Amino acid sequence: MTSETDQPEWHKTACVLCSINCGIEVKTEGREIVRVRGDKSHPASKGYTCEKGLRVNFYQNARDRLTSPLRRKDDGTFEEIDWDTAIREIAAGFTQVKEQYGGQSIMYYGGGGQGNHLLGGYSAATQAALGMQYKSNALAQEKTGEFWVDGQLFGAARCHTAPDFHHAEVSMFVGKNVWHSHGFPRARVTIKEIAKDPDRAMIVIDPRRTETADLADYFLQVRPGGDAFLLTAMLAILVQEDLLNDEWLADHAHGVDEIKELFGSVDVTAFCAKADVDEDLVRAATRRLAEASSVAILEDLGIQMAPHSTLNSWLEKLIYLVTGNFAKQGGMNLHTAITAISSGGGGKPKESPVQGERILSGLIACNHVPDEILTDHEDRFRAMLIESANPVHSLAGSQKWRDALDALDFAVCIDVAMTETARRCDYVLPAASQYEKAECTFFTLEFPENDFQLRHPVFEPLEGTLPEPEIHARLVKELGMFGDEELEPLREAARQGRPAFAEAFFGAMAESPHLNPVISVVLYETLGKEHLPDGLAPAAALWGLAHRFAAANGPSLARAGYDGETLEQGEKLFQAIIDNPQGIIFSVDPYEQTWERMVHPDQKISLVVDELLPELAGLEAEAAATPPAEYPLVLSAGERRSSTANTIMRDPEWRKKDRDGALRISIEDASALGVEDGSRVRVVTRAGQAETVAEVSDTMRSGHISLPNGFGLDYPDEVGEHKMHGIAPNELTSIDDRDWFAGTPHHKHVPARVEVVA
Ligand SMILES: Nc1nc2c(c(=O)[nH]1)N[C@H]1C(S)=C(S)[C@@H](COP(=O)(O)OP(=O)(O)OC[C@H]3O[C@@H](n4cnc5c(=O)[nH]c(N)nc54)[C@H](O)[C@@H]3O)O[C@H]1N2
Ligand SMILES: Nc1nc2c(c(=O)[nH]1)N[C@H]1C(S)=C(S)[C@@H](COP(=O)(O)OP(=O)(O)OC[C@H]3O[C@@H](n4cnc5c(=O)[nH]c(N)nc54)[C@H](O)[C@@H]3O)O[C@H]1N2
Ligand code: SF4
Ligand SMILES: [Mo]
Repeated sequence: MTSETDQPEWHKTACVLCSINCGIEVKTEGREIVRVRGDKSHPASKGYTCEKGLRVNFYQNARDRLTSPLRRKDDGTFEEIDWDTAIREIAAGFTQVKEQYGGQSIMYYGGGGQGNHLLGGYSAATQAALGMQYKSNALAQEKTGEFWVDGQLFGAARCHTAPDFHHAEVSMFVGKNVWHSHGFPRARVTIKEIAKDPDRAMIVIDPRRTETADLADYFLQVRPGGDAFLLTAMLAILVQEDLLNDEWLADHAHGVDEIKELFGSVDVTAFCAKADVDEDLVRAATRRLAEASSVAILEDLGIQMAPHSTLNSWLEKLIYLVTGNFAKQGGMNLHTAITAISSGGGGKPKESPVQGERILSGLIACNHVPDEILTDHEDRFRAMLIESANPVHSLAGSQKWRDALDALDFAVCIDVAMTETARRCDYVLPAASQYEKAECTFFTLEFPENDFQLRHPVFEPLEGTLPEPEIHARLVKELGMFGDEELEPLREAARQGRPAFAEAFFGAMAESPHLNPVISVVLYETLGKEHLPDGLAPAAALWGLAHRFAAANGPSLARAGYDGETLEQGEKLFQAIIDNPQGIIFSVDPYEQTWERMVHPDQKISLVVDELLPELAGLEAEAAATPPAEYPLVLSAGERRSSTANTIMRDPEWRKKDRDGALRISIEDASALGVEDGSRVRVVTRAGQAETVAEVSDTMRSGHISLPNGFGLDYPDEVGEHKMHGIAPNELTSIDDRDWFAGTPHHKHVPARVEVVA
C-alpha cells in the first residue's frame, strides 16, 4: 500500500470496467492513477488490456464520489451525518420494517457489478441478520434464463460452461460482440488469431455487422429477433442432413430421438426466410460446424435480451451438444469456481411474494420487482437495501423504478457515487472504491485452468468512506447478532496463527450456532483484523471459501500445485491467494472432469427441455413480425461500444469518441427519414422519447437502430452544475417487455421511431 507521499509507484491491481478484470499495473501520484499498463504476470490476461482499462482514473477520482453518509430530509435534499448515526439509524429503520412486516418484506438488490465482489459474503450476513429472503441483481435481467437451461441439461444451474476458444476449430458468437464486450480473457487477440488461421473458422450471428462480424468467416446477419428461427433452422439442418454425432449422443445423452423428431420436420427454407438469412449461407455455416473437430459457442445479450430469450439459450446449447462438442478440448466444459456464479437458489423461496413469479437462481427477475412494490398487496416489499448497483438507471422502466423506490417505507443505497438510485433512497452510504480496499475476481469462468485474483488496496479509503465489509460488520453488530466480547477467544486464537484459529473457529461454530448466519463478519472481525496483513482484512471470508473449495475440488486444486490433506490444501490455497497480488491459477482439470461436474446422477445430458416445447412448436405459426406502423424500427437499447462501461464511469470526459452516444441507423433508413450523419434526432418508444445525434452506419441492417448503454448519467461539471450526457436507455424501455419464462427484458428489441429534430 502507498503511504500518500509524492513518490510515484507501480501497484498490481485489476481493471474494474468489465467482468474480465484484466490484471493491470497502475502508477500513482498522490491519489491519482497517472499511468496504467497490462500486468504480464496476471495468469489469465497476461498483459492484455483494451483501451478502456487505461482510463480507470476516471472511476477512481470521479468528481461525484461520496464522502459522507447522507440522510434524506423531508424536502428531498440530503444532509451529511456521521457513521455512527448512520449505522444506528439504518439498523433501526430496517428493524422497524422487520418488526412490522417481517424480514421477508426487505429486499436486497445488487452486490457486485463488474469487479466489486468481496462484499458478497458480508452483505449475506446483513441479509441473514435482518431475516431477508428475497434478492436480485443484474444477472436476473440477462443470464438467469441461460442458467436455468444449463440446470435442465446438466442437472443444476451452477453447471456453467466455459467455451474453449483457444483451441476450438470453429468458434461461434450469438448476439455477442466480443470485440467490444469481451466475455473471456484476451478476447481480441484470440479472435484475431482465429481469423488469421485458415484451418479455423468463426461464425457470427448478429443483425449488425459488428467489429467481431468483420473477422468472421460466416456472418449470419439475422433480422433483429429472428434468432429462434435461425437456430432452429441450423438444428434442422443438422438433423435432416444426418450431421449429428450419434455415437457420442448414444453414450452421453437422453432424448436424442425426440430431438430428431422435433427438428426433423422443420421447413429450413421457411425458417431461414423468417430469420431473413440466406439459406445457402446458413447451410454452409452449419456444415462447417458439423464437420469440425471442435466447436465452442458464446451467447450473450443479443439473444438473451431479445424475443424467445430462454428458448434461444436452449437452441444455442443444443447446437454444440448434438454435435458432441462437450467435455473435450476446444468445446464446452464445466468449470470450477471459488464462488458459484449461479447458486441455483438453494432453500430460498421459489416464487415472488406478490405475483408468484418464478424465481431462478435465487433471484427475482429484475423486470418483476417494481410490481412487487407498487401494489397494495399485504406481502409487498416495504424496504430495500441496494448495493453496488444502479437499478433506476440500469433496469427496464426507469420511471417505474423511481416510483417503486419512492413507494417504499425505507431504502438504503451503498455506492461510491451519488447515483440516480441513491437519490431516491432514505440513506446513502459512501463506499471505498475498488482501488481503496481489497477486492477480488468473481467471473473467472475458465477451463481447463481457472484463475483468481485478490487485489490489494492501492490507496487508503477516501476520507469519509468505508469498505463494504466494514459497513456490514458494523450493521450486523448494531443489529445485535453477537456481543463483542463473544469473539475474544477467536481474536486471541487468530493472533496465534491459522492452525490455532482453525481449531478455535470450528469449535466456536459448533458451540454457537447463532454465529453461523453471520460467519463472514465473524471471520472479518477475528482472522481479518487480528491475523491478516494490513488492508487485507476483507479477505477473511476467502479463508472459509478456500476450505470449502478444497473439500469439494481436491484433485483440481492438487493439479494446480496445492496438494496434501484437504485442510492443508485449503490453507495452501488461502496462503497463495494472499501472497500473490497478481492472481493465481487455482484449478487445473483434464477435459473428462466435466463429466464429474455433471449433477444428473447418471452423468448424462437431458437434451429435451419440456417447458420450452410449446414455445418451440409455436415458431412455425409465428409470422415474421410486422412492426407496428407507429414504431417501424427495432431499437437495440444498450449496445456495448468502445465508449461504454455500464454505469461505472460517470464522468463523460473519460470518452475520447462518441461523446453524445450516437444513435446508429442504416443508410437506407437514414435516407428515407432525411437523417444525415450528425443530425439531431429524437428516438420515440412507447415508454418515452429522447434526443441525441445520428451516426449513419453501413454496419446497420435497415429497420434496426441502436443506442449505447451506460449513457445518460447525471454528472456535475467544474462549477457543480449537474448535466446529462446522451440518452439513458431505460427511459425508453418498459418492465412489461420481457421473456415469458425468465422475465428477462427485450432491450435489444424495443419498437421505436426516429424523428429529425429541426
Ligand atoms: N465496452 C463494454 N464492454 C462491456 C460492457 C460495457 O458496458 N461496455 N458491459 C459488460 C456486460 S455487463 C455484459 S452483460 C456484456 C454484454 O456483451 P454483449 O452481449 O456482447 O453486448 P451488446 O453490445 O449489448 O449486445 C451484443 C450484440 O447483440 C446484437 N443484437 C442486437 N439484437 C440482436 C438480435 O436480435 N439477435 C442477435 N443475434 N444479436 C442481436 C447487437 O448488435 C450486439 O452486437 O458486456 C460486458 N462488456
Ligand atoms: N437498456 C439496457 N439496460 C441495461 C443493459 C442493456 O444492454 N440495455 N445492460 C444490462 C446489464 S447486462 C447489466 S450487467 C447492468 C449493469 O447495471 P448495474 O448492475 O446497475 O451495475 P453497474 O452499472 O455495473 O454499476 C453499478 C454501481 O456500482 C457502483 N460502484 C462502483 N464501484 C463500487 C464499489 O466499490 N462499491 C459500491 N458499493 N459501489 C460501487 C457504481 O457507481 C454504480 O452505481 O445494466 C443493464 N442495463
Ligand atoms: S474493460 Fe474489460 S477487457 Fe478492457 S481492460 Fe478492462 S477488464 Fe480488460
Ligand atoms: Mo451484464
